[in-house]
Amino acid sequence: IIEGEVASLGEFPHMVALGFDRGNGYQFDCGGALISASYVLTAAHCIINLERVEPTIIRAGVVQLGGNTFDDKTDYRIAQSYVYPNYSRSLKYHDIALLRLQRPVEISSTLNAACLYTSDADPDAPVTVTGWGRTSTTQNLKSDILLKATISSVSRNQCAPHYNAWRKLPRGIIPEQLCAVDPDGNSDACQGDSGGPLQVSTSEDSRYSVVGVTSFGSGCGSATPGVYTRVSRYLDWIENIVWPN
Ligand code: 4AZ
Repeated sequence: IIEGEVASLGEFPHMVALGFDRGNGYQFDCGGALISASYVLTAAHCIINLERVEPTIIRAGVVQLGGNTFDDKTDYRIAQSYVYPNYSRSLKYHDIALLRLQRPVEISSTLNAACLYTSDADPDAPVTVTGWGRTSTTQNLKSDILLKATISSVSRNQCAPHYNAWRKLPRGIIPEQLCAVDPDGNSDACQGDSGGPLQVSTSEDSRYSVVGVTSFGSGCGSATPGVYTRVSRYLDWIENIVWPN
């Protein structure tokens, strides 16, 4: 997160880090969101990547990542990953996936599932993006503490010109995507934040609803909106896996 603020423990109890084992301890290169005690919502590109290394654990219920070895108190093994069937790595479409945990998390004040945002409309209230990703565009530094940034959704009409005919996105922004930017052009998600949630606070209780999954962007911390996978368009697919009955 570029130009973010430090999140407090329990503020985003659904926020998890995905741990990748490349041979010398876990690296936490993607985020995710608990949507039930046993399932994490994340990005497909966190599962299917060039290195062909899938995440094997999630770290949950913490703001500080800390060590890179397995910790029984915070870490949960991934039993199965579900990549959305129509995910296109080249077009960056349908960048959404689910992870099933080997055992359910123990729900507490610092560890809890988020709600899913069910409306296809862009949220008009401010949206918050969270993650342990890059904090600078000039230095390759990630954050060990969870950061949050408040940004605003941007309509497809306003967002599309930034990406139409963009060399990496020949078909532009589709309704299954959502764009968001800091109107002041500073705060943003960046590399390492993807897979994590874009969320809105719900009025009824203190819980957040996940409206987007951080997917990609043209750079970070500029006036170019970031692109998120619009969760409301995938509710049937999610429900069939997480709550089949
Ligand atoms: C990335 O590389 C990435 N500014 C994620 C989000 C954004 C840019 C890059 C949005 O994962």
